[in-house]
Amino acid sequence: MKVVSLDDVLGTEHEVDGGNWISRRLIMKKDKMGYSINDTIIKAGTETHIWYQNHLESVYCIEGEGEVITLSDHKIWTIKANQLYALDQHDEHLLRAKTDMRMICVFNPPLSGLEIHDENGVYPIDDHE
Ligand code: 9YT
Repeated sequence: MKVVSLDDVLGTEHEVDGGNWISRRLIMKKDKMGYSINDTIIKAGTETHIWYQNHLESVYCIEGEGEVITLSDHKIWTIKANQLYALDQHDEHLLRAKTDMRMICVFNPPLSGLEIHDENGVYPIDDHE
């Protein structure tokens, strides 16, 4: 068993600054759990284009509020604390934070821990063992 504290990650290469967000990577591919977990702050007033073509992601909002716009149908989903959204269709979307939002993000397959989005809002597939 292992225990990971947010403090273990802060100030390391696994605290990743994505511009509109800061992602603290708690569980990564190297932990061999089959998924990864981030504690992510989405900055108030930002809009981020995201399209995880290579990953499935569930996002549990534990603080703050904002909205997700799914681009295939232009639907607006209001998201606030204690709600989870699951990108079960690799949904291309915009994430708008009204306030700072604190999100617990679970990725399958797991992130290596260093990823930032490319210009299309995508994380590359990590096929290294
Ligand atoms: C909620 C979301 O997808 N935010 C973008 C950052 C990403 N989830 C991450 O790496 O923590």
